[in-house]
Amino acid sequence: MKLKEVSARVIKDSRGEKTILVSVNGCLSSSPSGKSTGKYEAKPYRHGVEHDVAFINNMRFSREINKFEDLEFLENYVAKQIGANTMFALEASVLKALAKSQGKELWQLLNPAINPKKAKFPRILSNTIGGGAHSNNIRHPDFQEFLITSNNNPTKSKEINENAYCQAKTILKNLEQKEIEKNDENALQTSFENEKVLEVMKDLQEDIHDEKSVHIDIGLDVASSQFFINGKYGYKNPKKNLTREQQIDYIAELIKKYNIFYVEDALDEEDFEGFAELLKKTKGECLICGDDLTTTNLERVKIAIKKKAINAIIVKPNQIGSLLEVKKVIELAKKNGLFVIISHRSGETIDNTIGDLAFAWGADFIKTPVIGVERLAKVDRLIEIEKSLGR
Ligand code: 2PG
Ligand code: MG
Repeated sequence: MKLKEVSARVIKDSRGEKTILVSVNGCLSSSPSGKSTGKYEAKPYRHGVEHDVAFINNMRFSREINKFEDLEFLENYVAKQIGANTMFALEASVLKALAKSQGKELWQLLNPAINPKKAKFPRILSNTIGGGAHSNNIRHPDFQEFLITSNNNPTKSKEINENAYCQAKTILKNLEQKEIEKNDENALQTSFENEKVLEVMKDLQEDIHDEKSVHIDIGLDVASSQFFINGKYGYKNPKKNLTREQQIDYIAELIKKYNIFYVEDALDEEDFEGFAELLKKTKGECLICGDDLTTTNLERVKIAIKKKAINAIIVKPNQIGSLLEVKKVIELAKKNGLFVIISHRSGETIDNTIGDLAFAWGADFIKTPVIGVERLAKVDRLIEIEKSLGR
C-alpha cells in the first residue's frame, strides 16, 4: 500500500490540551497524553506538537507498507524527527489504512495467526475513585487510582463496571453529604484518605456481590513517584513521611487487609529493588505492576525481569511511540510470565486503537474507566469485536 494521503492537525484531548490527529489514506488516529508521566517516557513531540504536525504534512514517504513489520521503513524515514505521540498516531493510522485496504480488521492485521474463536478478551480495569495528581480536590487521597475489574467478557464487564461506578458514587455521596465530582479521567473525587477509600471499595465489593452475584476485584495505582520527595514517601492526607522500607510494609499490609489483587507503581520509578522486595513479600498473591518504572521501554522491562521486580506491566503505546517496540515489550513480558495491561492515558481522545492492540496481542487487562466518550471508545471497540465474532 502506498501512503497516498498523509496529513496531520492539532486537536484537543479530553483535558482540553493540544494533541495530534493523523490521517493516512482517509483513516484517522490520534494520541492521548499523560499527566503523571514517568521520567523514562519518550518525549511526546520533537519540538512541540505544531512542529510535528508540520513534519507530517510535509512528509514525502514513497515506500509501500504491506504488513505490520514494514513499519520499520517508516520508522527509519521519520527517525528522531518526531516525538512518541506523533509516531503512535502515524503508525496507528497507517495500520488502519492497511487493514482497510486488505479488507481486514485492525486486530487481524496485527496478529494474522490469532484464533478469533478462542482468543481471550482483556478484563476491563476501571479507575473508579481517583486521587493523587489527577485530583483537583484540595484534600484528596494520596493514591492516584482505586480500580475495579470483573471478568473478561467486554459487554458484561462494561455493565458491571458502570454499575459499580454509580454505586460508588452513591456510597461517597451518602458519606460525604455532598455532590460527587469527576476528575480529569472521569473517576470520582473524594476528600477521604487512602484507607477510608479502601473501606468504601470493600463496601462496594460487598454491595455488587449481594445485588448482582458478581465478584469484583480491587486494585490501586499508587503512582508513588509523584510523592517520592528527597528519599521519602511524603503523604499529605494524613501527613506522614515513609522510608522505603516503611512504604513496602505499608503497601504489603494494605494488600493483605483489603485483599487487593493489583498494585501499580507502589515504589518510586527508580527503585527496581523495592518492587522486588514487595513482590517477594506478597508471594505472588497480588499483581505488582510497573508503569512509571518500565514506561513501555524494552531496556527497562529487561531490567525489571532480571531483578524479578514485577509480575505485571502497564503498556502505554505513546510512552514509546513505536508499535514495533510495543509488540516486542508485550512479547517479552508474556514470555516471562508477566500479566500485560494495555492502558489509556489520563488525557484521552476518541481513538480506539488500544482495543484492537489488547485483543490482537492477548493483553490480560485493558485499563480504562467506562465513563465518557473517550474511554468508551476503547471499551465499545472490544464489544464490537466480540459481537462481530458472535461471542
Ligand atoms: C497512569 C495514567 C492513567 P497518566 O498513571 O496509569 O491513569 O496516568 O496518563 O497521567 O500517566
Ligand atoms: Mg500509572
